[in-house]
Amino acid sequence: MVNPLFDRLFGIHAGKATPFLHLLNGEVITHQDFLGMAAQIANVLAQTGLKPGDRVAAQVEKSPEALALYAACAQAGLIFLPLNTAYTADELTYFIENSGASVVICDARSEVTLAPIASGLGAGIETLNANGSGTLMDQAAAMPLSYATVDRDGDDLAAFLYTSGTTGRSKGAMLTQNNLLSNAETLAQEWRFTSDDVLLHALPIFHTHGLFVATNVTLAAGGSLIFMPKFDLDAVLQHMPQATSLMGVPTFYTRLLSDDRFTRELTQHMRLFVSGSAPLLAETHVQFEERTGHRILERYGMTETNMNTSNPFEGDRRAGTVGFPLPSVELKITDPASGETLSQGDVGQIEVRGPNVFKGYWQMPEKTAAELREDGFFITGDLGKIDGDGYVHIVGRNKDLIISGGYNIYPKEIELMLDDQPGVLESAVIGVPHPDFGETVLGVVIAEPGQSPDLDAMMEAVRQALARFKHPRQLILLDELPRNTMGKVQKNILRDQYKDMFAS
Ligand code: MCA
Ligand code: AMP
Repeated sequence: MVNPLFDRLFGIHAGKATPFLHLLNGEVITHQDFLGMAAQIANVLAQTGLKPGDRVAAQVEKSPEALALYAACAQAGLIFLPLNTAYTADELTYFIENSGASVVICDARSEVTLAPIASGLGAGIETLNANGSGTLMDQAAAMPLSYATVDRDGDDLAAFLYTSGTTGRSKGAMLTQNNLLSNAETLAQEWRFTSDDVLLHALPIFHTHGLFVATNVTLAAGGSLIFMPKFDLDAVLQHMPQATSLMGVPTFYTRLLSDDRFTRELTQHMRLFVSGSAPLLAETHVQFEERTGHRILERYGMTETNMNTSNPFEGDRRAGTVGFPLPSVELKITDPASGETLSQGDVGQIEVRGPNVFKGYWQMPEKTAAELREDGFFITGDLGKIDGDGYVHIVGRNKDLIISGGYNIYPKEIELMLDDQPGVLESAVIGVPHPDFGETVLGVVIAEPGQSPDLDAMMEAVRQALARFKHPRQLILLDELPRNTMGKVQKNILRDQYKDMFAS
């Protein structure tokens, strides 16, 4: 009887009264308590008729119960589909429909809106609020504290994570048990995590970074998490003395550096700071070392692949690089046109292969075939090079993508919306530098001849349809878009023109 993901991340802690979650109110949830909670939820899910392989869509606030829901899905062989809490009802409808989720778990405040959507799509609905209340835990309270773990193969699906695409349609990245487990075990080893580690956990748990990197790595090592609802600068500074490690997006580090309370003394005892999800400016890396004496360890990953590369734990952590391919991950730089491997030092597209690479996009065989080669190499869409010492550098993107505060935003999705608004001929959405979020969204709109589109009304339409973090900070009306001789919009010209718009 085996279930690799559950057995090796959660089951290994059975019966241990060791701390797993330190909550900000002082409460501590032990590994054993956590497993009991997960088993109770697994019982509820099984009793509502869910079968292994069914999808569980969850748009819930970060809480111990929300994390236990993930463990429960692993134990019951269900596919966990975590969703950003910022997504609107329009966005959620697509995810529920596309995934064929059997149940939707949401905050009670969203129930009124989501219940008819879920029932229209044949899915059940349960509520789970930030404080752990709601119908899910009401039922769980009456359930046994154990659950017979469902057998799973390492190749069985464990999670779907939706990631947008250049066509504007989100794709469900299918991640197997082995994808998640192999990466968690490799990273725990590479970054020397042990049961003594206490990770300051301030990331959301609906994306790879907070769930599969920060949480799984700590679980694999048997350590504990200071479990914060979100990144709050005061709380992070207050709890740092109890932590050994922190994982964050670059915004975490620039915000810490912006505060005088963040000192060498405060961080002296810390073992490790990891950054990823977006490029860490070399300048931030240097400033961080000057202030604290620590060198941030930068790594590189994707939703489809988990983590691919990492700077070394021991050895030189180089600013502006993402380090070396992880053990068992192959990485090559290829010519985007021919797919041929380029010579060392040349810039090309980054391709990766390994046990970390996903199985494909849910029910999108053409999109899968376009990005995942038959030989197992995944075309990341990132542009990079490998230097003479073997360090990987990410130098750009071969995909139209904006990363704001670690969240990915695909311009196409916003452009399609803007183009649909009255009086609009066309639009271009670009990312421009932003001191806090790294990049932020700017929308450029071209009017139909003789029309003057109402930019405020357009912003309102965007607000209704799309998550807050995707909203353009500003819309600008121009006479025309810059195009090359082939007629292609030259976004680089627009990016250059507006590069200082939000600078500091
Ligand atoms: C919040 N807002 C944002 C963002 N976050 N807008 C743009 N980009 C964002 N990332 C909105 C808020 O809703 C708010 O709207 C306004 O901006 C200002 O919010 P603020 O309080 O400053 O933000 P915050 O709540 O403090 O959040 C900022 C944050 C957060 C802490 C950087 O975005 C965050 O935790 N990001 C981490 C994302 C992450 O986990 N990415 C990993 C993806 P209003 O003005 O209306 O109030 S996984 C991945 O990328 C791969 C696999 C990898 O390699 O890891
Ligand atoms: P996501 O689709 O949310 O998984 O985001 C993955 C993308 O984030 C990658 O394809 C990269 O473009 C970017 N990314 C992740 N880590 C880094 C990093 N350390 N440096 C630069 N870009 C990164």
